[in-house]
Amino acid sequence: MHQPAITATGVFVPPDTISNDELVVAFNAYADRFNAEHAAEIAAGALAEVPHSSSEFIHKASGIESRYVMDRTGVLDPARMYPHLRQRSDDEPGIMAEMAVDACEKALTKAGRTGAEVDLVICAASNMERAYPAVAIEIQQLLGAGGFAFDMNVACSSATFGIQAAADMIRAGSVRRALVVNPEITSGHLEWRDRDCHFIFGDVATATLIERVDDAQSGFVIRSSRCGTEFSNHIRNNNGFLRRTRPDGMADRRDMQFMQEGRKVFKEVLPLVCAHIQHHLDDTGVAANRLKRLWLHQANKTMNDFIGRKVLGRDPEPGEQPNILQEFANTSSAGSIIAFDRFSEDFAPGEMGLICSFGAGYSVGSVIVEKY
Ligand code: CO8
Repeated sequence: MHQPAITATGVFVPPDTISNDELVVAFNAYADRFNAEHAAEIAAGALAEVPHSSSEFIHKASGIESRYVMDRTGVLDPARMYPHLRQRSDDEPGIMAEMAVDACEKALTKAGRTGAEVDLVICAASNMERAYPAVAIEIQQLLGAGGFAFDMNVACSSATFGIQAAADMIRAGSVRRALVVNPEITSGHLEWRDRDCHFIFGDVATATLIERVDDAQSGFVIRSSRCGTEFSNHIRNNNGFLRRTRPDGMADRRDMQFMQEGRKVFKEVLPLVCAHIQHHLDDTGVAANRLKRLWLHQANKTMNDFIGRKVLGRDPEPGEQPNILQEFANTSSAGSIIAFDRFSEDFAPGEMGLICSFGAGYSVGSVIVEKY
């Protein structure tokens, strides 16, 4: 058995940002337009009026202040409300692969490694830009990596589930060095015309390099990881390869984008995550007071405050449970890895922390790491 370790991470940050204020101006212009165009149906009660959004609500309900996106012009155009992303030819690198390679190269550079030394690439994200060939195999080729590569999708928990899969293979000896990469173009599957969720997501890509402890001088030993799932329809996207077979398959259907019952998700996911972390710590014999930091999934500040209090048994001190969602919004699987990337430099050997993601499925993944 080999001991796996996270030896570097990398983050690709998209070129465009959108502040809450900019987003709300565009949304309200869309709402006014919609309400004017459908005034008769609204008056007859056949359609509901689209109410205005507000920056104050967004910040108070979520803690989000801005988000990065691959294209802001399409999102902020009230006549469009989704990004312009150029259709690439099949001979060009795909957009997800391009974002992923940037994040992977940053991680490889930090670790002093080359792509050729990698023998597993897992592309783990909440949506893939195509069904096949796997985006991971394209990334493997662009990096000049060997071995094999595959895609996996566990929505917001994709990164931690990917880390567990890679760590298990390193333990077993079937691979030596793995990249788990999370390119998230959430702007492509967010419904920017829905006031309840238009502010939630942002785009980004993260990469995590996992090696044998003996192969790297420093990093974070993966002491233990745990994944859990429990079926729920409260976060759902019905888009898929059977779409054209549906009676209204090509219509602009709301359920072909991200859908959620936000309040139910909030209430149901919190106890699930707290119990998951508690059991993981208990079974591993790690007391909560051994954890210097929690790098939590970045969906909602209030959720993270609650989890931090429950896990630590007190209010977290500043820096014990850092949030990045004010800058990035919810970046699905990438959120906890951005937090880890930004806030792990100050660890001394022997200090421990916990990476935790949660989201659609429902799914929860936790990884206990120790600096060496
Ligand atoms: N502006 C102004 N008012 C608003 C707005 C708005 N934008 N939106 C809602 N309101 C109003 C509502 O209409 C409501 O009014 P009233 O009280 O009169 O009915 C009031 O504000 C309160 O609304 P909510 O109860 O909905 O507000 P909450 O306090 O619950 O906050 C949140 C909403 C922020 C969505 C919150 O419920 C939340 O964070 N829930 C958990 C979300 C979460 O973690 N989801 C995980 C999904 S991510 C995932 O798993 C990955 C999926 C794959 C990625 C997809 C990428 C696109």
